Amino acid sequence: MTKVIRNGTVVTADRTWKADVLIQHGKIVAIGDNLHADHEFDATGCYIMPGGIDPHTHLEMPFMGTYSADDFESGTRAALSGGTTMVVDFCLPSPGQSLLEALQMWDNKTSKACSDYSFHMAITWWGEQVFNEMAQVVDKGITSFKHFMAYKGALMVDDDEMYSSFKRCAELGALPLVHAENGDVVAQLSAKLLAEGNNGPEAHAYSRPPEVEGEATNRAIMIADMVGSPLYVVHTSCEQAHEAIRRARQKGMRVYGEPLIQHLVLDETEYFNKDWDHAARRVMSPPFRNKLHQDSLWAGLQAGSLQVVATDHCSFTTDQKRTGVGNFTKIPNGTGGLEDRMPVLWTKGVNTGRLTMNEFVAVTSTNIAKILNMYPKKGAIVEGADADIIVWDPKRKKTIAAKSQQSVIDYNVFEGIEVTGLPRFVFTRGELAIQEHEVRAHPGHGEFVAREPHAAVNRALSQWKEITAPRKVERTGIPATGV
Ligand code: DUC
Ligand code: ZN
Ligand code: ZN
Ligand code: ZN
Repeated sequence: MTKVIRNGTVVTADRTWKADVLIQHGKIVAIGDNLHADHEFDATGCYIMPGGIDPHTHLEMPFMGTYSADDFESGTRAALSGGTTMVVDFCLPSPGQSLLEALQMWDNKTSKACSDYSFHMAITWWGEQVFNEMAQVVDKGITSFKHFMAYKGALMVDDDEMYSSFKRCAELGALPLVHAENGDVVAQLSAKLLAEGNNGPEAHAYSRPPEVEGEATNRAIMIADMVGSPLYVVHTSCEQAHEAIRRARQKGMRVYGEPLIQHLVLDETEYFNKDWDHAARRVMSPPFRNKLHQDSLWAGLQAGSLQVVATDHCSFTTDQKRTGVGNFTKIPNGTGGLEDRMPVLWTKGVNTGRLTMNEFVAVTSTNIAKILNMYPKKGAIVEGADADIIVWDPKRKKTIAAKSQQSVIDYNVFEGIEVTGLPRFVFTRGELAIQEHEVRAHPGHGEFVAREPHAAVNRALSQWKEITAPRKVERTGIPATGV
């Protein structure tokens, strides 16, 4: 059976043109004029774009004494509803656990995925076993490794572990990722705030100022450079971190920064003068920042110093959040956003003139596919690519509301925001998953996407390395010792 999307305008990361798109066996098989097929989908007035890819989600993840509420079924259904056709989730071994055993556990969660998915593997401890298993993880098509520089006493790795792991990534052609916050400083600030009686959700923001993120981002960049590895900084939320990334890139390093849609749109006032539930529902790490930081993130997307927009979707119900009443450090960290990332970014980015349509495609899909090495299978409208396609109606409107969302939680951090720009159709590997309000996504459709290692290169600072690399010095006249 063939399908064709007709009368639309194709928008990719680098081009905009009128064409029909023909789909067969889950792939794009032709792009051109006046194509016909068994089933025709009318894209009049719409843009035909690569489906969104969310490079950062936490579905059904054990975290802070509970599990994130959306699983692979509700999470990927939410994703598809908003035009995201693939998610990259985090496999999180507990410290001491085999990476392969953890991967098996994560794999078991995915049987109900409605969209395709891939994984990053977290490095939460270090030892010979981890060193060896990293190669096996890469062989299984997982070629990115996440390092938490925060969550002291739980997931955090120290510099010794991070240096060892980055070095191993460089050998394997894998991409290290960092959650860049100085966990030691966060722990001290949190303890001080609690001791002084600041136990509400706003103290979460005070405990993680931009400096802790800037410091950790700089440190991770320097360590990555010392081992000759690229680096991907997740949830870049502030100017201090963005500045470090800009500086590294200007020197020629492959360092990537990932703002979240939440940080681009919601600011720190969400924590102040609000009721406890409102503020706690927005507790995530890093926390929301002020408008100056938001401007920095938007500028980074425009200039290309920040490359992708993610969600860090890690949703908790209000009841789960309330385990932190009386102690902000016990509020499960995380917010949702999978269904809203694309329409909110379109509304606040494209409709305002901050981003072009092509930049929108780049930061929501194509750049992600390239950085994570799955382009052009994903992230592209080209013959041979997976038919993960959205037909985007720039005039369709809705007001975001928890009562009509796919996520299982009881609120939405974007509640009340009116978006203009929503999918008319969403295809996942050629199958129609969304037709305006109608959700046809079905559990079990999603498949794992294996990724190849990268060529291990990050050589732009080679001159600096030449100067500092150890040299064997031929020397005579060495004085005798022990005389
Ligand atoms: N930050 C969050 O807010 N939630 C999940 C993990 C993280 O780093
Ligand atoms: Zn994180
Ligand atoms: Zn995360
Ligand atoms: Zn199917």
